[in-house]
Amino acid sequence: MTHLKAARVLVLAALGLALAGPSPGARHAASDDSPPAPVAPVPSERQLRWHALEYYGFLHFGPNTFTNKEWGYGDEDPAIFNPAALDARQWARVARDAGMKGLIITAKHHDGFCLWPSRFTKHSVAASPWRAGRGDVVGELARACREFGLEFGVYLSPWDRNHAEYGRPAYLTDYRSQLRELLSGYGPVFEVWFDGANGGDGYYGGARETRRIDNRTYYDWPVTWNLVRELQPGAVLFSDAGPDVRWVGNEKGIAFESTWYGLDRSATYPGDPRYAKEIARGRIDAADYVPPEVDVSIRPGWFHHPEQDGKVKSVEELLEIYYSSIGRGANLLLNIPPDRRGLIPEGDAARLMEFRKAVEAAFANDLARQATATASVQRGRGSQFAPSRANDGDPATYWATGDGVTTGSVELSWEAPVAFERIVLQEAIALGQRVQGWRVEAEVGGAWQTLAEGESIGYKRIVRVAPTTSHRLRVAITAARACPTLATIGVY
Ligand code: FUL
Repeated sequence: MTHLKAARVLVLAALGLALAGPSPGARHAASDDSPPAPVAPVPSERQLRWHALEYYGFLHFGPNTFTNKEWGYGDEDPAIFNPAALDARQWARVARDAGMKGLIITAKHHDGFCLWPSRFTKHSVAASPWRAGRGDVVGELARACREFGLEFGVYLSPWDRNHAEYGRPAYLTDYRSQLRELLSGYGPVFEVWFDGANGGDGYYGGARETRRIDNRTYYDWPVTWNLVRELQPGAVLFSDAGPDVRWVGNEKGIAFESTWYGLDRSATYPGDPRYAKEIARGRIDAADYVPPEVDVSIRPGWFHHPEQDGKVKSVEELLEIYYSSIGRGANLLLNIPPDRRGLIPEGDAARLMEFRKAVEAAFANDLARQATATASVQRGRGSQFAPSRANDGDPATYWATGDGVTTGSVELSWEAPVAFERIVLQEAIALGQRVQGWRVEAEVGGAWQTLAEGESIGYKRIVRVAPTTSHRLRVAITAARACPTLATIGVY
């Protein structure tokens, strides 16, 4: 798709957001009765779909599960891979019941062992005793995901400590061939995860040496990314530099307090040493739209280690992660590693269900739906961008201000006071991230009080406030780089 064509598709997608939009002819008139013009950078359709997923699982599984390591050297005997009870349907059932929308598996981790029978290495399940060498973990998971209504994604480690040619051009040919197998043999893939860890020592076909690569040049990423575009146009590409989704910069489950979706892709590359410190926080006005994903494990390690069975994160810890990832406009990729049996341990599964219940309980009843909404300003004369669009429970409709009006507020009022401690805000993100400052206020004892304030909203912002009882609540947009939108104000 040409840039121009892509831009037109985006604009149409953004316009499609407006319920009961004006006639097609009227759309071209820059009137306040038509939707605000998108502000670049704007999300692609695949990024919009990705935003809506919010929460999905990571499966770290492979030889490390059996050697009790985090990083395999690459010389592991395939005979150790023999999960007696592997059941990908259990993984998918647990994920679905946990409220996750998809699963991403380490099809190949740094040790180079492929969980599917790749034709481009001997170091795979085909050389293991599991299912007499005829098994395919990736295939079983892809099927299970389809059965349980989950999206399916793959992690293919660029660093391969087993491959004899790693560090030389021949490896890249095999790497891309492996990717081609994964992206053409297993149905739709929603996300391809390119890990940033690279180089160093390894088995490398018996050489047992240290190989350093230049992250900037060795992988020639655009060629690999184009392969994904060709084979799986709906998939988002993750790496610490995007191009579609970027790493949040830590593995603790915490997005930046202000989460900006912009990144200058041409100024960085996967594996950039400046990444976590300088680049991960993003910028609202950078050239490219690359929102962050928070990856974190439910346990201390990424792989299952029996001695960590007592260290599964508590519901309180998981809730903190929820608020500091999804609550700050990022997506949450929560790692739930299967054990040596090939099952997600019962304790981890039980914790996931408690976590889901706690989230559901917190957001069970949206008090905003019963409120009357008014606004200090509104876009146009009709009801299309009325403040009631923010509390109608429909994220596709939104309140907006007129062109050039970058501040304004929406007030919710109730006949009888309501008690709440959480506010959910969403921008109409297809039109670009616009809000740069907000404040939540409530009338308490006859006077307006500020409950919270911040900068970014983005796809979603969950604001926790001190338990408050009031019959009037106001969300003020105090700064925006173009007329702001609010698709959702939720009150819980
Ligand atoms: C890192 C890897 O080195 C870890 O082993 C893990 O896979 C994590 C998700 O990404 O960079």
